[in-house]
Amino acid sequence: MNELVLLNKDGEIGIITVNNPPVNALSPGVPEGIGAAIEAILGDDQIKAAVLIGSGRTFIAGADIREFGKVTSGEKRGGSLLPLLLAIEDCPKPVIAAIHGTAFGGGLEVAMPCHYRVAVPAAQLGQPEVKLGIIPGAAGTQRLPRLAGVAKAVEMCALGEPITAGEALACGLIDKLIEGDLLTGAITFAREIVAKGERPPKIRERDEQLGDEQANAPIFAAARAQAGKAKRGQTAPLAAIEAVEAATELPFEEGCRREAELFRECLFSDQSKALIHVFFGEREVAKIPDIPKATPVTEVRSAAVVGAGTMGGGIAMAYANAGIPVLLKEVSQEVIDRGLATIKKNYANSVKKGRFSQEVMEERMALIRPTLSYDDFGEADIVVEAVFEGMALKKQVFAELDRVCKPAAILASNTSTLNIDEIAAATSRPQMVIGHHFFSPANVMRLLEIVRGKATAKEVIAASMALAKRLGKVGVLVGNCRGFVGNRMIAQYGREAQFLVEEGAKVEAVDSALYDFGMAMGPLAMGDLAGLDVGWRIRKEYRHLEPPGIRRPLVADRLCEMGRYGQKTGAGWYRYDEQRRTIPDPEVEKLIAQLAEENGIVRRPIGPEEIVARTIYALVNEGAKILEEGFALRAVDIDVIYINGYGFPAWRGGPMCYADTVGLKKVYDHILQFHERHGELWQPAPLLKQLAEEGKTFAAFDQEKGKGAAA
Ligand code: 3H9
Repeated sequence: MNELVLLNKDGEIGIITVNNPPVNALSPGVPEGIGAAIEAILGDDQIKAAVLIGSGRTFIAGADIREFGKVTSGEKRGGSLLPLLLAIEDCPKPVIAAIHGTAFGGGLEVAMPCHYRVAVPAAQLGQPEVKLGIIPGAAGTQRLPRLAGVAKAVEMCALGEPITAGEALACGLIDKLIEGDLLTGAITFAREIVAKGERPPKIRERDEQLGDEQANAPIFAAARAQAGKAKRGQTAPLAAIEAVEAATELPFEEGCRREAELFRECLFSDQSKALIHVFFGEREVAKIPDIPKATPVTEVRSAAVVGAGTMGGGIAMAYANAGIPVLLKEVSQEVIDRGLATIKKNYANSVKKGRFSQEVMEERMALIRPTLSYDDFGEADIVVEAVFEGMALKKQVFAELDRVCKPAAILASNTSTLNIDEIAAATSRPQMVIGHHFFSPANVMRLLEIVRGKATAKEVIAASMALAKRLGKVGVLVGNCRGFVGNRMIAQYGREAQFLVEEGAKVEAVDSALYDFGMAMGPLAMGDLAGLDVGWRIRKEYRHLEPPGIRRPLVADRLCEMGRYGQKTGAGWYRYDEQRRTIPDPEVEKLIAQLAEENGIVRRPIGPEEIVARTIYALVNEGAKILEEGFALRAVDIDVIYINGYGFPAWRGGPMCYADTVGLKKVYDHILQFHERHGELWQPAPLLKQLAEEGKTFAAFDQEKGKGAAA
């Protein structure tokens, strides 16, 4: 048909193969190719039925996401897939979609008008469009409820999670599971259909699964409630629900028109632009300009973790979850027992919640081997140090690792702030030393900041990036500055949150303004969760480096001096009850007012807008400095870090993308005002100033830099 879609024959069965690697997206040429194949089949008397299949690793994984940007920028008009889908559905010869890999988005929408669907057991089917801030735009919201029922359809379209082929069979989305070779099985299935001589069913004409208003009302109400929680702040999930609702209320063609309107509204929204930015960003971060893709990577077969505290335990779980055996070392039986008990409790909770079976839990527990000595460390391909955050102790551990580990072992530190080069200098092999900064809880949070020291070997970086993927994490390479990228920025954000309470905002007002902005938690509640003592200890270690006369937050250190470390001590910025519920504490408000008065801070009412601007622009300003200094490779790397490690709302695209959306000139003007009002800490980043004055964006900065790297 064209080079993207091939038509072959196996006797009386036509075989349409989509061949658009890597994921057979519906790029320009693919829909046209499928359409031409259907026409050819219609005109070929020998062909009695057709199989539609994807070549390579997958069926069609959806529309070509890169094309959306061209449509929203006006470079291109969006075409509709609907005529092609009607042509497939109206084809008098049965068409069978043969699915492996992922039938996602537009891919599932192409499969649904086919008269039958068969799939291998490992296949996944889904309408993940909401993850890109859009909804299915090619009748997915109209055909899916007709095939799988209203409840399943609304869940799949509103939450975007895929289902397995087994689940798809159970709900009627596919007709048969094919064990063994998919094409052979699909051709056999097609021959059976031809032999039966049935008229191919048209999905759009079926309505037996659409229910009635009375049955559907609670389904839609529950879906809206669930989307409100799981996708807080996002518009696409609600639009997806509305579109499925339209399928139950309107004739097919009208339902499709309603879907198209909602699709367009979503596609042109800032949320969609942001989420698409994140989709490509999460893939972009894997690309490191000076480390070629072909860099040899030694596979990690076994690991060791030093320290079984909260972080060490979580890291050991992350390895065990990926099926990698891991030694877990502590200094005494009592401490290791405590660490293992916590791990067991966490796993047991997951079993209770139905995330996996008891059997899986036992397999994972068996992969974690406790030890009190370094004796078996010689076997490990990687060691992750996760001891207390103090340079002297870290150096001692690394000197020991240098003694016991094999020369090819990667020596990683989970430090969140300390200088990797200084740690590496405690060994005779600084090229093997790297930072692996996990985020708590390490078995859950997707971010892994990979910190490049000045001597770190490229192979060690490449191996770390590959390992991050294996652990189910997004690895982002960062440079070795204090706090690296994430914590260096969060220090500015936390600082402003504290200044705001000193200047008159209530603790819970600061938190709720940022929660309403979309952050997973407010900054002060987050401090309580992480433990205020962590930052306190670091501040004490670094205090001598701070320039004199600079304004410093007053309250957090005082809370720590009072033993209020946060949730773990039952009190911090808030008080906590037995269930760790947050209770605003008048004692804290009194302390803040007193410290403000002692330090001559004039208190005033502060609204949510100022709270958001002060905290989020503090992130942006520091992010721009980090970018300019080269500690992050691209602005999008910072965005990916903030979304996956700090609870920044993905639908705002990360702090740098958010600044682009607001407009860098506006952000810069605000920062200038803050600089004037609040002094030196608000020194605008030169890069931000430059981009704002040139009318540019961080996205454009990334693009130009990317071109430079390619050259
Ligand atoms: C849609 O369909 C709307 C419809 O309703 C129609 C409306 C009219 N387009 O993830 P990977 C690239 S919306 C363009 O590393 P994996 C990706 O950037 C779409 N490019 O592989 C990467 O490029 P690079 C609904 C795409 O094996 C390369 O392919 N569909 C697309 O880990 C490999 O990707 C989705 O949302 C695409 N659709 O995972 C599915 N997909 O090598 C989105 C991937 O240059 N895709 N690329 O970095 C996925 O979820 C995963 O890619 C998938 C494979 C699970 C398929």
